[in-house]
Amino acid sequence: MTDDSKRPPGRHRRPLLAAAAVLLATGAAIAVPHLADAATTLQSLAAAKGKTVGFALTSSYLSEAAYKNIADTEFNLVVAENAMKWSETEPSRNSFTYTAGDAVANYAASSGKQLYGHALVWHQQYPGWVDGISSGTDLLAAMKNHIANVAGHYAGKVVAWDVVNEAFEDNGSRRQSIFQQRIGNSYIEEAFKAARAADPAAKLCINDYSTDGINAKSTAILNLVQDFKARGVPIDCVGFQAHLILGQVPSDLQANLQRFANLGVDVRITELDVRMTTPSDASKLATQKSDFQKVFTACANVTRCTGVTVWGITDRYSWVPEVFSGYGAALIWDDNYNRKPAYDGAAAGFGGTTTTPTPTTPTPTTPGPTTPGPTTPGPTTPAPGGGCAVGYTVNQWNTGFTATVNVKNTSGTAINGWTLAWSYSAGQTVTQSWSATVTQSGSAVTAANAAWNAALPAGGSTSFGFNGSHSGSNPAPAAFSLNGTACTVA
Ligand code: G2I
Repeated sequence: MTDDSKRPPGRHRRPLLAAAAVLLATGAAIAVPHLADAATTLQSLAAAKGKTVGFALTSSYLSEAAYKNIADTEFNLVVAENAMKWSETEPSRNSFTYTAGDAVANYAASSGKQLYGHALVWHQQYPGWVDGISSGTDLLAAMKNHIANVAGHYAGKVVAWDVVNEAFEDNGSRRQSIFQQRIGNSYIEEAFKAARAADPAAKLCINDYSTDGINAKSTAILNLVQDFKARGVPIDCVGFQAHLILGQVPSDLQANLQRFANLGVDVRITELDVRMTTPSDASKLATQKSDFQKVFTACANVTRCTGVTVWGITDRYSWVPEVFSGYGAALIWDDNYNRKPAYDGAAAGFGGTTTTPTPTTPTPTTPGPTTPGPTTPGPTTPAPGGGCAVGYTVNQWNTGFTATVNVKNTSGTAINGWTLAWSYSAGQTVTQSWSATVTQSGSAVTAANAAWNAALPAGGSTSFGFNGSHSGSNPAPAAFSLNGTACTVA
């Protein structure tokens, strides 16, 4: 089950932060990820499809270089994990505080990312004074005032708002929140109208969990969208949180997204994570990779899906273990900021592909009417005399390292399927790879393409990476060969 409303009260993430502080203070090894190749970041794949890939941000974590590096490079949308919620923005009635929310907005602006607003009305994380309001009229006034102020404050900055969050029960009935009980059914449309008035440019979304497949709850939201559209109540988008359990991506996810899109609203995966029983192992991580790929693929295949947001960057900071005892490892980067196989799944779902440079077209000659056109050589292995160029960069610490390898096909012929080979001179050992399958036998290492980056057009390039260990000395390989052809080393 994915219901987070049963979170044990008073469980804070302090122990996790304390543990992280100890880890940092003791100088334990933390991988500082490379600056990813622009051609293979999640955001560049998303942008190529006209979509966004987002993450839930808690600004204080940006002080960790590894966190900030991933945030900066991999994503083109950001949402506040908590900072724009009612409890954070209006702790006492009609007294607004935007310090934490503004930190998220400022990060979005300074890093050139879209900002997504979360959440104006929700039955959790609202301030205590709301509980003291007994009349529906008064609560409606308080809700409208909250929306007018918060959505007004961020007007022109957010692309969209989760206006109402988690308003339905799994059986499709209205959740009996304080808003439902005091104001009645109309509270949702009142919230949407207030949000439109406060920020006419923002897309207005309803957001929920366990609505990823076609079921009673998602159908209730579908009916609400239909009703709002028919009556002219503003609504622009529907968010599907996708807090998923390993191996349980609904098979009708794409069909579900599409039936909403068919009503004329945008759809988005808004809070993706895929939790597993901990500890993780290779088999669970492989299933998780496939799960991420399925979700990203579903969004890629629905034109009106604006993108996917993941609910955090690293397993080090995730709401999951605090709420679901024995579960965790739900995100794309592990506790030490190493990419998990889920990264390749996400990339593949968004059509992860190689860079295709602008072709250097020879000056056209006008062929005579009977001149046969040029024959294009079929994609094979590099043409004789063709070549490759390899860039190899590492970030290393104590006895560990992260390597990024850029492979460029400098031959005039497309390559379909590649293996890059090199050898290590100082006993280095590869432990985990992404965007290629890296195997090692003694000092000899080979990296074989992933399915999505098998094709390297003439002049095209791709990147892959891996983690490894060393015993104090970590010289770069002296030579590389691609499909048996020696490469130049950049
Ligand atoms: O529960 C997972 C998500 C479900 N959909 C709506 C999201 O807004 C929600 O996010 C989570 C945050 O990830 C947590 O970080 O919402 C939780 C609140 O229900 C957030 O947890 C709260 C803790 O309950 C507080 O104890 C803590 O002080 O985070 C606060 C700030 O760290």
